[in-house]
Amino acid sequence: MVTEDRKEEILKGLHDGVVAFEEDRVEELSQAAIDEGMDAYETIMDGLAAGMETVGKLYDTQEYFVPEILMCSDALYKGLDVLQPHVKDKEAKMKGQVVIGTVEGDVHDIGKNLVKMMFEVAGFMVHDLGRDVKLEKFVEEQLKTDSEIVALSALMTTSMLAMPKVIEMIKKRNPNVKILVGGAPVSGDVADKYGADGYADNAANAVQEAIRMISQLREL
Ligand code: B12
Repeated sequence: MVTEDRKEEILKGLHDGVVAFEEDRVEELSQAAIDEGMDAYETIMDGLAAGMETVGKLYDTQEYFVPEILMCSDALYKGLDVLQPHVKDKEAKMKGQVVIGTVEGDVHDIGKNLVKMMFEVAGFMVHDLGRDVKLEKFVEEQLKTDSEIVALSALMTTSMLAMPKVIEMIKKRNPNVKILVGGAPVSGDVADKYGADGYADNAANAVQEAIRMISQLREL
């Protein structure tokens, strides 16, 4: 069993490795976390995602610019490749289907990819449309796959304005679909105002929210 000190050391190393875009270090420490018996999900969230949060702050204070951000996210994905296969699901049976994507005009997809990963490990079938997704594409994919949930991500105050439009478009074609929204500028109040059925501020809560919405649908 890994000691608390060693755990802290690995998590800090992963955080710092993402911030310093050290891909090799992140890969090695991710492997060490697995070899030494750490929980993969906790390692992703408290190591890799925490590092990306610091990167966000460095971008806000203009210490980092676009090239650095992209190198940091490459390091994050190196770690994710190692850790993701080890994230355990508590109940393995298929829970439902989700269409997910970042809305039109928005290329931010790191958070969306974390949400997608959590859905997959929780046993959902995920149809990932990627980023900068045309609004009609969400409607088409939902109808094609008959997914119970459409999950929309937006990271900009400008792009999140697409959310109420796409929600209206989806509900018009299929009123029973549940819509989950998220991303840094989105809040519970905004979600309500836009007519969404659920909101979550992180990947783990997104899955909880989706399970709640699916049970509501099945009660109908
Ligand atoms: C990384 C980044 C980029 C990268 C994106 C790389 C990529 N592949 O994603 C690059 C460099 C390309 C980029 C570009 C731009 N960016 Co940028 N970027 C960021 C940055 C630094 C971090 C975002 C991030 O990845 N965070 C880490 C992840 C893990 O967190 P997250 O996305 O919030 O996701 C979590 C939750 O929100 C939630 N969640 C996310 N999605 C969903 C979906 C659902 C359904 C649910 C339930 C939950 C959920 O769960 C996630 C995991 O816990 C932020 C700054 C910041 N402080 O956030 C700016 C930021 C988002 N960018 C910004 C801007 C303005 C831009 C540009 C316009 C810059 C420019 N002038 O060119 C362009 C956008 C171009 C476009 N059309 O989209 C602004 C947006 C301002 C605003 N409020 O509108 C920010 C806030 C920076 C700032 N302070 O100015 N950016």
